[in-house]
Amino acid sequence: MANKLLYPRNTATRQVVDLSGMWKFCFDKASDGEKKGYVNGLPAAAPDMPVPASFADFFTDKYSKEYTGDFWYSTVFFADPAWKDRDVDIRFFAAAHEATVYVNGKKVGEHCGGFLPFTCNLNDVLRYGKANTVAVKLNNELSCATLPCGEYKVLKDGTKVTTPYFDFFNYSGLIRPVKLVITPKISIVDITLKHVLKDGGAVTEYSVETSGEGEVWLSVYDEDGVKVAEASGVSGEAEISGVHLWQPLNAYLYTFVFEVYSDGNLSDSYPLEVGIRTVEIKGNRILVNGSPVYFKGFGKHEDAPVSGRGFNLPYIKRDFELMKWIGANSFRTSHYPYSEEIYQLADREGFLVIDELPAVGMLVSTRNAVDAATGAKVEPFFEKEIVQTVTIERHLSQLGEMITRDKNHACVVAWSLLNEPDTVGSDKAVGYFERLFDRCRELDVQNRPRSFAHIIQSRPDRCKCTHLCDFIMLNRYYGWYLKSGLEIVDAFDALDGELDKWEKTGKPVMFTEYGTDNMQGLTRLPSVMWAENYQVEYLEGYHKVFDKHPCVMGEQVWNFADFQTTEGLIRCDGNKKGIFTRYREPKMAAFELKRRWDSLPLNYKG
Ligand code: BDP
Repeated sequence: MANKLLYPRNTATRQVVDLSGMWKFCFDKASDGEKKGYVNGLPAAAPDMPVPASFADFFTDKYSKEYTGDFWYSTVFFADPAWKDRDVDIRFFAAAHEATVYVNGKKVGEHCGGFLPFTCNLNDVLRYGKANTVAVKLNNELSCATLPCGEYKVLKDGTKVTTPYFDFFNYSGLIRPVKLVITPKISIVDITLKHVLKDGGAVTEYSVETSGEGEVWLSVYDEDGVKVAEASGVSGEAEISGVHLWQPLNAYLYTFVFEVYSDGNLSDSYPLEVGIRTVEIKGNRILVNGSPVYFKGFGKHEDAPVSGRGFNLPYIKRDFELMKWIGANSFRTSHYPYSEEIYQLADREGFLVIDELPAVGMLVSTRNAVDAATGAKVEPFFEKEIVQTVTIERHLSQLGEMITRDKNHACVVAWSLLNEPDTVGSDKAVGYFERLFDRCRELDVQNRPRSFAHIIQSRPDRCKCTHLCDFIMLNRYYGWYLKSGLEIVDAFDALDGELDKWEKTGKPVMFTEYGTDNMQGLTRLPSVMWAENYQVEYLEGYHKVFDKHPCVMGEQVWNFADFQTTEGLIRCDGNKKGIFTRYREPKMAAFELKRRWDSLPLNYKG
C-alpha cells in the first residue's frame, strides 16, 4: 500500500494515537536479532529508551554513544476493536537511517533514509482488542550509498567506528514521533496545491488523491472562520477575491477543509493550513508575491543537548523566538529535511525556508571543506559505480518523499538538492545532477527554485553543474579555513573577486554558509581566531562585500547555534560557529547581526 505522507491529524473522521514514550532498546552487534526473536519484541529486561530521541547522548560510555551497526526498539500498543473496518497505519516521522518494521512478529515494511516519514499498513497483522507488539530494527552505518554519506572502519575488537563525510554527529534512532493513524477506508491520501495571483485575488488549483471512490468537496475558511471559497471534484480551482497573502514575517493562513463523501455520507475530512503566495525568479532576484526579497538568517541543525537530533518542541519554539529577535526572516534546513512541525511553525511565523535533502558528504573526504580549501586531492565521488546506480535511486526517491511531504508549505520557497557535492572532479556529476534537477521540476507543481550549496572549489569557472541552478547558493570560509588571522584583509578581497565572477551569471546569489568558530567568553584585543570579536570582524567584513554586489540577495550565517560533531582535531566539543550557544544564549556576534538585520528592509536591493 502507498506511503501516506499527509501529516496525521485528529478530525471527526480520523484518529491519531501517539506511541511516544519509553520503548525497549538494544544494540545488535552480531546482527542476529531476528534469530534471537527480537521481531516479537525485546526482552522485558532490555533497557528503556525515550522515543523520540537519538540514543547517543543518554549513555555514559563511549562505545554505546558511538555505536554503529544494527539496533532495535520495541513497544506494545492496544488495538481498539472499533478500528476493524478502518485502515490502520503506523507512521514513523523519521527513523535514522534504515529501518525494518515488524508488528506481532510479521514484517510490515522497511525504509531507507533517516529524515523523512514513512507508513506501514497494519490491517492484516493487528490483534484487535489485544496487545500488539511493534519491533523496529535500525541501522546507522554510512556508505557512499547512504544519504548522508560516509564510511565506517572496524577496530581489532570488532567495534565499528563511523567516519562521516560530513560535519555533524551521526545521531540516530527513532528521532521523531511514531504514531498510529486510523483512517476511513475511503480517505484523503494526498493533496497538491498551486496558487496563481490575479486582480487582487488568488486562484488555488488543487488536486486530491483518495484511497477509494468518493466525491470530493473543498471549503476554504479565513482566519476568522468565515467561508471564502468552495469547490468540488478531485481536482479544481478555488478562487478567493480580496485575498490576504502570506508574506515573509507577516503570515496569513487560510484553512482548506477537504471532505470525501461516499454514497452521500461523509467518509473523510482533512484540514490544511495554507498560506497563499507565489515564488519566482526574475533576473538576479527571488520574488515572493511578485516583490523581491532579501534573505537574512541561518543554516541550522536539529541539535540539542541530551536529546541530540531528537524531536524537541521546546528548542524549536526557542529557536523561532531567537530568530525573530535577531531580525532573521529565513533559514536552510541544513543538512536534511527537518521535523514537520518546524515547517508548520515557519508557515505561521512567515519564515522563508530552503528545504534541503540529506545529500551531504558527496565529496570523499572526512574534512571536506578543509581539504578542499587546501587543495588536497579528493577522489571524485560521482565516478563510483555504486553512486551512479544505488545512490542516485535513493536520492531521487528521497527527493520525491520530501516534495510530497513539504510541497504545500508556504514557507518552503526553494529546494536545495545537495550540500557541497564534488562538482569539479568528474563529468559524471552532470548526468547525476540533471536527473535530480529534472525530477524536481516534474514533481513540484509550484516550480520552486532549485539549487545546491557550492563548496569553495565549485567556482564559476570550474563548477560543472551551476548551470542547472535557478539561483546560486555559496558556502564560503575565506577568513577562517583559508586567509585567516592577519590575512583576513586578503580574505575579503578574494570574496569580492569571486563575486565579480558570479555576478556575470546573471542569477541571484545567496550565501548559505559563512562563519567562524569561537569560544563563548573568549575576547581578545587585538582579536585572534576563536575569539568572539574575531567572528564579529569577519561578519562585518563579509557584509561590506555583500552590500557592494547587487547579485547577493541573501545571507545565511553558519550556524544558528553551536552543534555536536564527531570528535576531531578541528572540533572542540563540536562545531562552535554558532551565533547562539548550544543552549541558545547569544554570543557577541548576535548583537551585531541584530543591529544589521533590524535595519535591512525586506526588499533590500529590490
Ligand atoms: C561546510 C559544511 C558544514 C560544516 C561547515 C564548517 O557544509 O556542514 O559544518 O562547513 O566547517 O563545509 O563549519
